[in-house]
Amino acid sequence: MYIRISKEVQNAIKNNKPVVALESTIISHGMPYPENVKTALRVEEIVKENGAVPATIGIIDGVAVVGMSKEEIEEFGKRKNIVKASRRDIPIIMAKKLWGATTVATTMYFASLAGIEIFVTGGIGGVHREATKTFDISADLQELANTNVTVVCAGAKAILDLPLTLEYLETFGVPVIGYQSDELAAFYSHTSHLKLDVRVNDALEAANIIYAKRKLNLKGGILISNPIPIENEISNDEIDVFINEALKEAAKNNIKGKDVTPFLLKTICDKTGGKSLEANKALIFNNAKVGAMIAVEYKKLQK
Ligand code: PSU
Ligand code: MN
Repeated sequence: MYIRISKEVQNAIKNNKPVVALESTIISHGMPYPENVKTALRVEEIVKENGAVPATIGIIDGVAVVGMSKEEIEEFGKRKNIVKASRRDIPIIMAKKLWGATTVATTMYFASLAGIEIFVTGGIGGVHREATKTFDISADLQELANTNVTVVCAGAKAILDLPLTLEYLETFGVPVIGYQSDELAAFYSHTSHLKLDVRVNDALEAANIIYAKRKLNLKGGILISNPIPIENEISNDEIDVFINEALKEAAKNNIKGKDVTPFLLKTICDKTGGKSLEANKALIFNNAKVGAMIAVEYKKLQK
């Protein structure tokens, strides 16, 4: 009643093919139209080129769709008033039959309901700067603590407090793995200069860790931190200026709760002109490739 899995995704799951989940908040709240739609469709192609089946997830008229069609993705990119749907919003959106854009947290949840274990996104939410006063900690982190899905991302933006985000994930038992890197990726920048304990050099190594966690019935997610390609990065110093301006504007405009992240993303995007958008696209394309490769290796292990 509340979930619809596309034929293609159903067949892939039934036939033991690798599937990669994709989120929709990045489409409706993360990028401007029409770049958002072009990017989402290109991400799906890259997943296919690397041997997996893409499943973009979003809520349409109160039904969670796992494996949106091209037309549905296009509509997601254009439509105004799509609700940013985190975990607490799901029952309301379903009951009112609204459209909802799934965040990392809710995409993980619906992916796991559908039996999809690998999910590719841009960056995750985390512990916000000043969280010791505001309590602003993304629901993405609790979902990573509880839901059995591996998230491939380019780390998290420096709009967040990255050291506190790592502490939180450690407390809740979420492995954070550097893909061909020793440090946590910082979204636009290749590195945050925060050392990770675990590095993998290829997709099979990552798949082995996911496999071990699942075989042991260790509940919860795994975070794969895949840095933006160095040629596409914006350095920490360069982006920090804009991040600090955006944080000040958020405070001045009294932005609170779920509006904080979209406000910061949009403000940074506006301030950097096209540059942050180009970096954003490059890192997601890179994540799509790596995520699909991991899904392929993981499926082989399961067989
Ligand atoms: N970080 C990004 N781009 C995004 C998001 C985060 O670099 O589009 C989105 C994701 O959907 C993520 C959500 O799950 O923002 C986190 O929102 P909040 O901080 O309100 O939990
Ligand atoms: Mn928040």
